Amino acid sequence: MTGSKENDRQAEPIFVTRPSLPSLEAFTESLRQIWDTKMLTNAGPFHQELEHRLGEYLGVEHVSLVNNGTVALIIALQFLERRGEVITTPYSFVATTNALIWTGFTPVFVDIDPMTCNLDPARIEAAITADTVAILPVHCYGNPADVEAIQAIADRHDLHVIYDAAHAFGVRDNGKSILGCGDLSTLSFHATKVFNTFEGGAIISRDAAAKTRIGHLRNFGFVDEVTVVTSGMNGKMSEINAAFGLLQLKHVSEEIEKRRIVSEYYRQALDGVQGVDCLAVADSVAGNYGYFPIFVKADFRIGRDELYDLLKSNGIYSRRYFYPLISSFPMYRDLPSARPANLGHAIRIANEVLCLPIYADLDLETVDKIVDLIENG
Ligand code: T4K
Repeated sequence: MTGSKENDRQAEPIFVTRPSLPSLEAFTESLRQIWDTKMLTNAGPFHQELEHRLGEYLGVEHVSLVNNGTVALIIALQFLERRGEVITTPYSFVATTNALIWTGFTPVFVDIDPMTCNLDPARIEAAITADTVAILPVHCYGNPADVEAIQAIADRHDLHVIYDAAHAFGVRDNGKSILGCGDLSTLSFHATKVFNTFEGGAIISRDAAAKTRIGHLRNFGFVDEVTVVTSGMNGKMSEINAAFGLLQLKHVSEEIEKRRIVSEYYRQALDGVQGVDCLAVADSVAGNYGYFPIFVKADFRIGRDELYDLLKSNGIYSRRYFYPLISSFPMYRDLPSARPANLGHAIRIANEVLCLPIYADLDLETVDKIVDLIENG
């Protein structure tokens, strides 16, 4: 039965996420500096410092800031010399596949591993053809894809690997950043992400030459005042976004720690609730707790969408990331790889998933209420 618990109704709606903000005074001081220098964009001092500091924080050498995570993907794909097919997951935000269309590639969907929600490496080789150029996996919910297996396949077939790491800010596996995997990784710094610059993103590359080329691609193709080497776009991050990012970076570790506490609390509270599974994450992974997906199984007392409605009617705005599957959208559903028989796990998981609210300032009492609604209605 769905319906609201009047007494428990939240005064304020509880959204799936809320950004943490730096102090307004600190941001005002950054704005004052921007006003003083009159450098508003085009790789100004805040931009340069943020690239440097992010490299230190993330444990990677080459960071190129861009104006959002979708542009990061588009530039990373433009970076590839050849065009053709790219193997990817249908279980992601639609930007992942849209970026392929923008850059002239044909997406080829491969099913996910239902345990990780990531592209299943065991199914990739069957999808490789003479036209395959690259693999575009996603570290879904910041849970690392099977990077070793994917790299082994890429090496065997001479393919590029570009990771959509939009969810994977700061994620480490066995103490090492996962952003160094593949040819390039792309990040999103959207307001809904663990680290945000209002809008923003970055591309992580392996060497200085790649970073230089990405610099051309995000700046119209300019090398200097009179030399244009490629049909680049305007993918630049402004000084305001970069200045905000520098302030955010100061407290991002604390933000992640607070999220970890919420995540652990959910896990314990949901343990033993019949028909609700949490995402299994390997012990070797230090995550960022950007999302808290649960999977509503057939033996749960109500259906997934009923649970979504029940929470909503009580002021709790969970999200069905990622339902519907990308492969079901009109632009993609006629692709041979989009046929449901090819994507059984992704279809099931998309029908089960519900991302519960998680953010640094979410109090544990609210988590108790959410779990109570899930368990008892
Ligand atoms: N690849 C992957 C795997 C991605 O997940 C994404 C983006 C991308 C690539 C592309 O990166 P970007 O180009 O976006 O940088 C959100 C985000 O817009 C999107 O960035 C994100 N993934 C996707 C998973 O989620 P919506 O439509 O769910 O956002 P929205 O506006 O409904 O926000 C959710 C809740 O967050 C709101 O109910 C309230 C709260 N919120 C939101 C905003 C924007 C705030 O409290 N403050 C805010 O400013 O897409």
